[in-house]
Amino acid sequence: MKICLIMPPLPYGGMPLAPPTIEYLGGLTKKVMPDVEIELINADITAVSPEEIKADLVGISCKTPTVTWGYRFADALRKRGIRVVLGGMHPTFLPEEAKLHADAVVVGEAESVWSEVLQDTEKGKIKPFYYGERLPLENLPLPLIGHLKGPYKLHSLMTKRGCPFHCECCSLTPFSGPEVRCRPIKEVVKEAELLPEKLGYICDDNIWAGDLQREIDLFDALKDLKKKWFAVGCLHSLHGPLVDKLLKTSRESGLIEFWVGRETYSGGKIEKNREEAIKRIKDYGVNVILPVMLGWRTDTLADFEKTVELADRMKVIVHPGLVLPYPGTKLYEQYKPYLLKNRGWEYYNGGYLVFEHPTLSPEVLEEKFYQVSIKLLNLRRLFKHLFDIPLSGFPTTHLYFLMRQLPVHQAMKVAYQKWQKGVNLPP
Ligand code: B12
Ligand code: SF4
Repeated sequence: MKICLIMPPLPYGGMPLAPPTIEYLGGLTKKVMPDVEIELINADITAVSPEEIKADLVGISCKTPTVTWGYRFADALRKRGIRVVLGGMHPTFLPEEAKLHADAVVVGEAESVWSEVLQDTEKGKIKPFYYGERLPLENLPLPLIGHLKGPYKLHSLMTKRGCPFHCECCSLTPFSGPEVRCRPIKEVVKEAELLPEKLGYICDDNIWAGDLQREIDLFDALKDLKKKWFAVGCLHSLHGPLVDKLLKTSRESGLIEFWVGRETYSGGKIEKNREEAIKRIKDYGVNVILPVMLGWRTDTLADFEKTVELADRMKVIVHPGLVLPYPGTKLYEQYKPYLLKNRGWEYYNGGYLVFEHPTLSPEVLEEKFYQVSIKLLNLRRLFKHLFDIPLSGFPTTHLYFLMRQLPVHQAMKVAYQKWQKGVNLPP
């Protein structure tokens, strides 16, 4: 039997990060059915058409903004008689919708059901839905690192799943659950040793979600590898007597950049204790990127400008995005009555308004979003920020910052030009 696992293209294209999901699902496949032939395709880097695919089963991993591509691709494969299974965040929250385009939908995590999906496929008896349980994260298979060929500069490392907080616009607690499930540190280190690059992405839901002593032990164990890391996490847990030790150990073991999670997505407003937590992280030489969502139904145009003040006051680089009410979140339930019917899931990438605002049109809000984004990511601000990254991070944190942010600056300029010409429709 041959199985093909596909990651759809990114909304903004060409990310040199090997997609963890399909490398991992490839590893899981090898574990549960070692004789299966596996092909991994990252459509973000390798353009692919449904006609080229030769497989007995195709698995497509779908996030909300990439699901339209996934559905289209699945429909074309099924017309050719190829069976398709859809999984990932979006099919998990809207399984009935996904089933319209697939032979089977895996709801939730794959570990507990993947073997059954493959066996049923072999027997020609694939079921419509498979419901994954949240298992303890022990003895996970190693991802198929190196299987994907391409200009990859970066791999990821997942050390735990779950987050106890329930922020309104976040899909992670509904997906991974409120209990923090940690992988054994030895297994994480073994996987980290296999990563080919010096720089890695810790892709946990929230890197500091659980027991801070475990995080200290983890970073301590990663120290000897002499790698550099960037990670996404939230600031809720950053209090108590262990925080300084945690930040010191994280920095010593190579943490150079920290992306603040969705908890802080409240326009230009940010509470005092979050501001202090961000300052504390920076003081250890770790650069902080603060994604901020703009264009809430309660926002005015002045709130957009406040984000620029926020970035200046906090000396952080803010990554702006328009509000995204993703299925599975509390925000989705709140905004459901206002969702724009003519904007499909492909518009849910942060560059479009996808719901009615009480007083402002999508065009006015999108234009303002681009203007503010250009201001937030202009070259003057990026170079000035180099002086705001503490010297203790020099030179890696500084170099890495430029390496990542210059392309973002360029991509934002291009996106705005395309928006002005009305030619930036998503794939
Ligand atoms: C790594 C990552 C990225 C990377 C890599 C993306 C890529 N091409 O793989 C980068 C930085 C490029 C990225 C980009 C984006 N991301 Co991202 N990303 C993540 C992150 C941090 C980890 C995902 C991961 O790989 N985990 C490790 C793997 C092993 O776990 P997993 O993917 O959950 O897979 C398991 C199950 O979901 C399931 N499963 C998943 N797919 C499939 C498919 C099949 C067939 C089956 C059977 C099972 C299955 O089985 C797996 C094992 O249990 C998550 C947050 C998180 N912690 O989950 C956000 C996250 C998935 N990203 C998100 C988004 C929105 C995006 C972007 C759209 C952002 C944007 N506006 O550009 C793009 C789109 C990328 C794309 N092409 O799909 C959202 C998705 C929300 C949603 N409702 O869809 C998340 C949840 C972040 C968030 N807080 O909201 N992302
Ligand atoms: S935003 Fe962060 S803290 Fe809030 S639920 Fe999501 S992962 Fe947890």
